[in-house]
Amino acid sequence: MQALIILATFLVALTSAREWWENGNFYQIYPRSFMDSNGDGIGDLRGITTKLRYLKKIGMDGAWISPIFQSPMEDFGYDCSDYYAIQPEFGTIDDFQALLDKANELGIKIILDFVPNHTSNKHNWFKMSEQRIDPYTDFYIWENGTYDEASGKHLPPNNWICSFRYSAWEWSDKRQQFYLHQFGVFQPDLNYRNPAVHQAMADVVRFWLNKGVGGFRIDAVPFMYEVSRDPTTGKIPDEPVAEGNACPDPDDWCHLKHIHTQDRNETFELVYDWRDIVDKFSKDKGDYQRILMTEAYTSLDNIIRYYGNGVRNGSHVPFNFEMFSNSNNKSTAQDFSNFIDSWLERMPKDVYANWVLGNHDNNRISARYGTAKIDMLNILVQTLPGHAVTYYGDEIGMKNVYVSYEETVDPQGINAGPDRYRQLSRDPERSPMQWDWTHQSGFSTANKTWLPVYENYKNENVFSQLLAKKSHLKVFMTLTEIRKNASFQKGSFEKSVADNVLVYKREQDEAYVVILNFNDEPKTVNIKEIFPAISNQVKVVTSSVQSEQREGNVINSDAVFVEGNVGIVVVGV
Ligand SMILES: *[C@@H]1O[C@H](CO)[C@@H](O)[C@H](O)[C@H]1NC(C)=O
Ligand SMILES: *[C@@H]1O[C@H](CO)[C@@H](O)[C@H](O)[C@H]1NC(C)=O
Ligand SMILES: *[C@@H]1O[C@H](CO)[C@@H](O)[C@H](O)[C@H]1NC(C)=O
Ligand SMILES: *[C@@H]1O[C@H](CO)[C@@H](O)[C@H](O)[C@H]1NC(C)=O
Ligand SMILES: *[C@@H]1O[C@H](CO)[C@@H](O)[C@H](O)[C@H]1NC(C)=O
Ligand SMILES: *[C@@H]1O[C@H](CO)[C@@H](O)[C@H](O)[C@H]1NC(C)=O
Ligand SMILES: CC(=O)N[C@H]1CO[C@H](CO)[C@@H](O)[C@@H]1O
Ligand SMILES: [Ca+2]
Ligand SMILES: [Ca+2]
Repeated sequence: MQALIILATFLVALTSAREWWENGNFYQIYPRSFMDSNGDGIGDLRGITTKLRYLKKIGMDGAWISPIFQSPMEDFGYDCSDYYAIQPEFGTIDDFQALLDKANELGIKIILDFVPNHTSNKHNWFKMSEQRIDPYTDFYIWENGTYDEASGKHLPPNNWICSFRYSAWEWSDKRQQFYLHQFGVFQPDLNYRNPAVHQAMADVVRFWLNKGVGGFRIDAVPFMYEVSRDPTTGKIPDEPVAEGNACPDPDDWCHLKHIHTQDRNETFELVYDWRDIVDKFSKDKGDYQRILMTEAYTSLDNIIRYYGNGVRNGSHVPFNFEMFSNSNNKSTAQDFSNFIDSWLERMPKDVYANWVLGNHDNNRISARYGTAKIDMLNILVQTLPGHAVTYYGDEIGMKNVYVSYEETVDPQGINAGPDRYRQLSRDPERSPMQWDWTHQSGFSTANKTWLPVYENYKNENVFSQLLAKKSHLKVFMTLTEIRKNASFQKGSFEKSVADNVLVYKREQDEAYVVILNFNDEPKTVNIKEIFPAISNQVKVVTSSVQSEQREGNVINSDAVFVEGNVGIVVVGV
């Protein structure tokens, strides 16, 4: 087989002692689904605490937890009604402290999901703002709109649409004004042009830093600021209709081009301000760096800007949605190679790349790329230079769960109706973690869990995969172990694509070669030709479960046999 291009060598920042987060291994916990300690069928904080040892065992440095703050749960926590309180079904502030203490003892950092764009309309700030009680009067974005004499109706100030369909403006009878909501009607946007809001949110950040969290994952970042009123017209400008006719329904969010409500320059500055807070806090404490992770579904250029602007630093981990959003089960080795290049070429100096292929808003890896590719994609995420982020359960290859329309609880699924819910509901990727083969897979003692446990849990669970000679989990654990090796922490990165096979080398003292076969058929790869300096024989470090290449096998580097949809890691001997 012919070797094509050998790309530039990317040197990862060489730092002497590794800080906990550098090239870190992160895990996303969806708290309702991780572990239920009290038998109500819903995962909780005490449950998570009992499973922290597991996170340590599988090699995690940190875990970010989807929202746990007090909330009416209309958007499962992404509608916060008190940033200082824990939602009772998850436990108490003492339970959270116990979780942090245990995590600290084990050396795992806990990262909180922080939703700063909006609160719930049940938040006291909003109730007081509605009544014009200071200092909350201007905590939200209030506008008069216009009054239409003919119909006797109040009309919104402009044409903006919210993410959940229909106008982004909602009339408040109490205040006799409209408020802005970029998400649900029940999620009023905070007014970041008010310095008191800045202050209030900075206080929240410091409060949880003081409790001992390792940082924050910031939700829906691009939506933080909107354009302000045009001084000449006195109006807030409309957004133009999106090009083409891709989204004809005028009530759909995608109908408009969001030039005034997303990725405003002030938003980047706000992220840099929060970075200053965590940097100052870490410096004052003098122990370790607290970090920011940011969620922004936006252009690659904008995602990269969240890292910093050359003068100020921003997010440590601006989630890499470039590969995630643009790849599917048809993506080729060349496609993946291109996604890798576009990120590595554009990211600034002195930062780390990050790789993520799953979260609570998207179908599971097994559903999007096919079950055969699970190990191959876990190998990819774990062996590229930079941070790796794993959505709970992807390490054991968890599958999307079937949920009937009657049982659907995700508002996005319910709103879609019985015909379309299967495309839009996010319930299938949120099913309970499969721990073992007992009742409800060991997740809960309840007879009914908030979402059903995957039917085949008896065969596919953490416990059985730990016992098996070879399993997704065993592959994953080998990967997280070798990742600690200097070759992956600060080694070079050279890559080549041919025949729909992606091959790359990570080298510091040892040379590791990763081979990912995106074909359904087997290929024999000559890695000696691609990397002439590699030894004539190499040892298999790990391979996909369906591969015949066993760990420890020594094979010739000029003819490495790789089955279809299989990933293999070898090391020079
Ligand atoms: C909104 O309406 C109130 C009451 O009619 C009026 O006092 C205020 O000036 C209006 N605000 C703007 C910005 O037009
Ligand atoms: C936003 O920032 C960019 C980069 O600094 C600058 O080029 C641009 O003019 C700014 N846009 C506005 C509207 O201020
Ligand atoms: C930004 O981060 C880089 C890399 O960690 C560091 O060298 C630099 O001093 C930071 N800049 C500021 C303004 O904090
Ligand atoms: C690829 O994904 C599409 C969309 O999810 C699905 O319809 C198709 O069956 C999948 N193909 C394979 C080979 O898995
Ligand atoms: C669960 O179902 C079993 C069998 O139907 C029943 O005996 C048990 O009481 C139920 N447990 C709870 C907590 O409802
Ligand atoms: C890196 O891995 C090699 C072989 O896989 C091993 O010999 C070496 O001790 C490891 N080094 C570290 C620092 O873990
Ligand atoms: C991936 C993610 O966290 N998505 C969230 C973005 O923000 C909205 C509103 O807060 C949520 O509904 C999404 O779940
Ligand atoms: Ca519970
Ligand atoms: Ca906003």
